[in-house]
Amino acid sequence: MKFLHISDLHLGTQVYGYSMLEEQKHVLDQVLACAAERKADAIVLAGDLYDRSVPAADAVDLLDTFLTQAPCPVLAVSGNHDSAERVGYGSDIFAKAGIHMQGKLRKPLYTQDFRDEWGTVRFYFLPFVRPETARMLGCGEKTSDGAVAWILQEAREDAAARKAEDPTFRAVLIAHQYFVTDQTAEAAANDIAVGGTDLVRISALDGFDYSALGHIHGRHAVSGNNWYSGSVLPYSFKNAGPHGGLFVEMKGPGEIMVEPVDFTPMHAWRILKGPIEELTAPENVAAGDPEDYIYAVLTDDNVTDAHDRLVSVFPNLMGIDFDNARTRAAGAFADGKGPGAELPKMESLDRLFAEFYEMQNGSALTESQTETVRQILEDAKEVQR
Ligand SMILES: [Mn+2]
Repeated sequence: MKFLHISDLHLGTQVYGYSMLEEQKHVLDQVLACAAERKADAIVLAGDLYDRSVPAADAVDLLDTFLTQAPCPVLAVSGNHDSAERVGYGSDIFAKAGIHMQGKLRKPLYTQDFRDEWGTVRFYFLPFVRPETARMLGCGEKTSDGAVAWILQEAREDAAARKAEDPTFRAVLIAHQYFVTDQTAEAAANDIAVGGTDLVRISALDGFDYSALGHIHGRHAVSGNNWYSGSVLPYSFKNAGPHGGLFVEMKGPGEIMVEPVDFTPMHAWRILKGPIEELTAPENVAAGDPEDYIYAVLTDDNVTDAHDRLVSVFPNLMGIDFDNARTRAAGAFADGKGPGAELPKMESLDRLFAEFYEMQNGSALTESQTETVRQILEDAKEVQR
């Protein structure tokens, strides 16, 4: 059994106001070519097919073309950016054509079996789980960790029972969730400053031979054969390294080869830092492809027309920041902020807002207002991810 595991396509996304649609078409062509050349038995899409729950028509068109041209079955689950209902539209009909799209959470999980020369490989599909959607299926857990463990229990029991009767049986999970090591999850649970009710302990995946994960945009294994493929394109300057997918070859039980496959974006993502004279000097511009996506960090103390001067040599300029005496005095870069920085931690945003509110109104937030603010910030964090 050979399959190409990818995730986080975010079709239709815009980055710094630039449409990524042409880039996405370019990368999906490489996915199709890779699957065909290497004779993959399946392409696995581990969630966030689209960037928004109501995707633009041209994004829907792009996925439609991809699914139509796929040289093998496609196995997909919805992510937190997707609408479960829209991703699942027509899924029973599509399944007859080998296109397995699981949008809405169901119990027991949808499965699909493949036969190879060693025996059976069963894929278990876990669309993105929120505690409140699991609750509709009868789950009483309040955290993602509890809800995912609850919904996976049946699948793990099924895999264990099948393995007991057939030692060649292999189980693969497709999921879109924020899995971390148990130590990280427990540290976060004990540290209220980290919060993180969406973290899920990786031990929830014990018993699967391979987990094809999506949600985190950097390619890595959380543990053993529990892999994030990372997003198919960088989508940020923080994650500007190679992106692509994982080519997974499963032979007999315990024999799994996982190989990173890099795709080539139309334009590379580069951060340039220095005085504007230096960045725009012809020999420096010619040293790389000027059409790359550029984020410029200028170190000049005084510069005029920075945007126009940069964009005249770098047409795909995405943003400009300053790291100079003024911004350093203001502390902007002192703690690693800048184009690659994360948003401040949730708790500090909570506190900043509470301080701002008190300053404006002369009275502190009530308990229920504090809860409302916390909820809005949580939602914003989810949209951002
Ligand atoms: Mn996601």
